[in-house]
Amino acid sequence: KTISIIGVPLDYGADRRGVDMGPSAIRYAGLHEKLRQAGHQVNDLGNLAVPVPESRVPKNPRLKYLDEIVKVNRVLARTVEKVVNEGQFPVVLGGDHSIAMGTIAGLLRARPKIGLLWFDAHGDFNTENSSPSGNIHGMPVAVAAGRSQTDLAIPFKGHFLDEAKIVYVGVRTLDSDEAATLRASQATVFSMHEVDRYGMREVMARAMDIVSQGTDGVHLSFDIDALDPLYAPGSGTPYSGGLTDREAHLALELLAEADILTSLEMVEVNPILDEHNRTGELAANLIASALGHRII
Ligand code: DIR
Ligand code: MN
Ligand code: MN
Ligand code: MN
Repeated sequence: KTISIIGVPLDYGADRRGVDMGPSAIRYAGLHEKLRQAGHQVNDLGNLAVPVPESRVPKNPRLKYLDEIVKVNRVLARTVEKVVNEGQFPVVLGGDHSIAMGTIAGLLRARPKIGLLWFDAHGDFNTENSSPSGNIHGMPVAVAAGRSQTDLAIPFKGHFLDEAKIVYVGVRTLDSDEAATLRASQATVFSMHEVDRYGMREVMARAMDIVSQGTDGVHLSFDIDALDPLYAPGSGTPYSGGLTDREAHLALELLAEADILTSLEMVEVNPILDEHNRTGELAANLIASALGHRII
């Protein structure tokens, strides 16, 4: 594959500063080399321009930094759409999870029917009405499914995800209204309960079935907090009881083997909270696994 890397050093969507350094940490961990070893051509488009938060104040407490996030996501959507139309495989490096709206909007413009695999400790299914924090990184899936009437929907230009083609893996904490909406939705949630009960191999078999059937592409959106904080200490919203590094690698190796992925993003890596660059290295290795890297 020809892979186009797009860095998005944005941390307006989360309370905690530091995920803006995620793209550097993941590149520094040797991402290019690992992807070349896996047999790919690597084309790094650099980072999108993001204004520094010190120069801004959040206007609306229910949608913090709305304008900044929409602005960056419009550019990201355009970039992703172009990369896909040129036949390349986009790898987007965050940044916090609010960038998934830009990525998915761009993907949907190029291919209207995509399945979404969302690895996360959280549901990111809040709207401006249900969010207890006003942090936009808790909202991207709801927006991508067409559930928000705010400016966050602008980059989508009317193309939203089919909710039945959204699958979560690794979820273990939801806000109360968020949980009720998610339960009533058509999305499938493989929480940590299902991972423990059926094992990652079975969970992935079911998940891959749902997202690949009747779609013309599969996007993997990977929040590093899907892993247990023991393995991924560099995360702003850690929650115990998460995936092990081995479960996460297995999941992504199974995806590589099935060869169904058409795009990928890795988000929420926070170098300020990390132990040296352990979480950055894990993120780079996970991306490599999803793109076919093997030891032998
Ligand atoms: C919480 C935390 N559900 C919120 N969300 C996320 O603020 O909406 N943390 N995504 O990573
Ligand atoms: Mn999360
Ligand atoms: Mn997330
Ligand atoms: Mn998070």
